[in-house]
Amino acid sequence: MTTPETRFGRIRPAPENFLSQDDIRAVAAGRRGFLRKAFAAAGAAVAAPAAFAASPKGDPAILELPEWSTTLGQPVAANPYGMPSQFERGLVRRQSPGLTRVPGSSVSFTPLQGLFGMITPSGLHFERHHQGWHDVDPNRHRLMINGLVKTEAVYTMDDLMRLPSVSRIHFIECGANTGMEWGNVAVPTVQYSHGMLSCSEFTGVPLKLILDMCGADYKKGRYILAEGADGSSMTRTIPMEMVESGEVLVAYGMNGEMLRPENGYPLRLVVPGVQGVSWVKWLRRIEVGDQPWGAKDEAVHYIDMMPDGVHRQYTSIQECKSVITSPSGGQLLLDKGFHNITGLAWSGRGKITRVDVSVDGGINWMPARLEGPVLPKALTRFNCDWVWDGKPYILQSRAVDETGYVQPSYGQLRKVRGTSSIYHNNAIQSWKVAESGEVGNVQVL
Ligand SMILES: Nc1nc2c(c(=O)[nH]1)N[C@H]1C(S)=C(S)[C@@H](COP(=O)(O)O)O[C@H]1N2
Ligand SMILES: [Mo]
Repeated sequence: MTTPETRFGRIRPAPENFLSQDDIRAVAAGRRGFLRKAFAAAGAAVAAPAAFAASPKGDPAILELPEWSTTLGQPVAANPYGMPSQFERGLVRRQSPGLTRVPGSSVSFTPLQGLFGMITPSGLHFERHHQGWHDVDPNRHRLMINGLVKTEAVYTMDDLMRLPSVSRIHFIECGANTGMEWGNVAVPTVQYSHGMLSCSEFTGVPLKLILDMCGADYKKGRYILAEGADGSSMTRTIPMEMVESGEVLVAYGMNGEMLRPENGYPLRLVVPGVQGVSWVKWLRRIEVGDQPWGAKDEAVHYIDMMPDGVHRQYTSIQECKSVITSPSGGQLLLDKGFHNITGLAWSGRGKITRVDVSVDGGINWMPARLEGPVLPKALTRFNCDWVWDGKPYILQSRAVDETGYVQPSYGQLRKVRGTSSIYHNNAIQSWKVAESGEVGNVQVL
């Protein structure tokens, strides 16, 4: 399977990209036998994946000794901070030309199609900056606590790093992830459709501990405001229950080292399950207050137009969602036979309990294997065996979380939310596999 770089922004016209359940049934009816066979094969335990291994006879890669077996290798890596293999240089964050109009307001997307497991390597963690990023000097950075507290305080990084710390694995998803797909199929690859999503181990101090030290008034102070030190005046209201649960962290660590500058070095808020915008980077101030602030990023942005023309506000939780990351848009199945269908599932409300996979556009479903660890508010990797017989198929995944919530289809989501939203699109993603092996983005209502 290859992952060619695909040009962004080609909007394919409807209706070819809209398929109703009836359309799919009609296609399925035409080749019911094939579908049944494919399912039977997929259900059977490991359907002979060894069949496509090359024979050692006549393969030059085996018969001729390569230079790495016959010459002296390099001493320890020249770059003291290790880098990926030169052969992996295609696996990078990518920007979508035309998405944001000024360099300061920028986005780069995580290459989900090429990742394994649940952790996003720090150098591939997506970025979203409302006013650019700086490499903030930790010696000059401060965190102020004010508002409804007994003792207002200002902490240095040294102060914060002396406090008891915890490490937790969580996903972060921009509320606008998959936002371009509301009206129609808009982007070619999973990197652009779902790549404002990453999952890391974060290390820091529970905000509750710091507020306790400052004598926060938990009776009156039912909200906090988090403020960043960048030019975007990023301020977000967070309900105090989330802080009291102990989940909200004032974090300095990511995947075992300090945060990367573009992800908020030296300090960011971690708000598990909540949309990315509330994970304030370069965190410089927490205020305790008795009501939501209605800041610009909660009054004008991060609101969703509902079908009745009214905007809904303060929608923070990222609902249960999943996506097949391979095979996915822009990839090519090189041959018929066994393929591992793999993907990610997550929920802002807790653990993933189940993921089902369909290869016929949602008519039949088979359970995928959830790979451990399955953690609350973290990405969960799933895998599913599939034998491709060279016919066209439509691949989908559907996740269920521990609250029993089932990821909706586009039809179900649009019925409630219409098509004028930007944020919180958690609909089931469909990838169409063509007879040529090419995989493309389609929408199934
Ligand atoms: N101070 C500050 N915090 C911020 C932002 C910002 O522009 N400035 N962007 C927010 C948005 S919209 C998202 S989705 C996440 C992205 O985090 P990342 O860049 O580490 O992926 O940070 C959030 N925190
Ligand atoms: Mo975002």
